[in-house]
Amino acid sequence: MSAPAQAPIESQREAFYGRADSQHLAPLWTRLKALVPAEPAPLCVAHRWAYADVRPFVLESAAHISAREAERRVLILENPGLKGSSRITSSLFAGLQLIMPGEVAPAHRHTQSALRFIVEGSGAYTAVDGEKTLMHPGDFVITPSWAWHHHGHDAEPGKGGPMVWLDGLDIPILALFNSTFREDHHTEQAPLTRPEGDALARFGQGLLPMGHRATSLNSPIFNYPYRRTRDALHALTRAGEPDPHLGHLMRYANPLDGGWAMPTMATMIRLLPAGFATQPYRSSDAMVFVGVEGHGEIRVAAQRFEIGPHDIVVVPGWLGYTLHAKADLVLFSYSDRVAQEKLGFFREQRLAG
Ligand code: GTQ
Repeated sequence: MSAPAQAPIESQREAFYGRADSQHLAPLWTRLKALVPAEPAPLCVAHRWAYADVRPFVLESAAHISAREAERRVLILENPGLKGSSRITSSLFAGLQLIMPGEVAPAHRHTQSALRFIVEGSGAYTAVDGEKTLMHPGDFVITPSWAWHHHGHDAEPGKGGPMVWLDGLDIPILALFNSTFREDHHTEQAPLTRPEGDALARFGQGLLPMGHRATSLNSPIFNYPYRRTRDALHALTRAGEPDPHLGHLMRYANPLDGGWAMPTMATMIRLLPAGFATQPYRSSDAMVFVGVEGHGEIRVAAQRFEIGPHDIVVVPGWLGYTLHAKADLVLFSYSDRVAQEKLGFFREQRLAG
């Protein structure tokens, strides 16, 4: 007597998976290589938003909705590899926000942190935690987690021009943890409790108020003005050669402890002298670059992205890239590097040319 024919192993497995699924159980071994890959396998792709192409859309948004009605009139920069997810990288949000003369974007607060990198215009301000700061192109501005903030433009309607800035937020990081809270202020503008310029006077001069204790994970400087940043970058060019892989690269620092300016997002700015090209470099943080001055190119694998003032280029993590300056090139960038470093898995590699 022969034993009854066994079903093939594959169909026995499939039947097992089906029965396990009824208990909300799934086999790891069919997914292990995808869940724990040898190297990053990002869905996020390299992409460029040419400012000349997106600017008309940003400005047109004012014809469709007011800042008050929108709460924040922002066009999201959505990575083509992450459609529908409101992400520029898997962990970060980016958008272009528009304020017109006379408008106010009403006060609210949320657990997500925001950075602003000012793109164009004049006359608009942001008020953060009781202090107002006028924004100028190239300024880097911080809105810490849970700080009340509103934005406005004091020029009379019809006078002055539109003001546009790039918003970078850690929205997907907070979403991962479901630790998302928001609150609207009961008045359109949150009260101002300190004079304009107070934070920079107290913390931005290489001096610190005696006895000051940090009460925030963020830098107490919440507007790093571009005129100072620019001076620092140009001083570096006179003092020595650029780093071969990074250029003249500086990070925005918290003056209280020398750490990053924000607790989740790393912010940096660099200058590459005309004609300079970096050696290839990669790091585990996807980078969002914003052109500030000059012109050049970002090369990622076989792709080449021209970058000039206000253009935005995203580079996925762990893809080698090089930076090429045609004219003295200033690039702002931000990433989730701070979070990766704190959690112990940030990696970087200088590659041979
Ligand atoms: O300015 O508070 O781009 O809450 C997205 C969410 C900006 C802001 C954004 C926000 C803001």
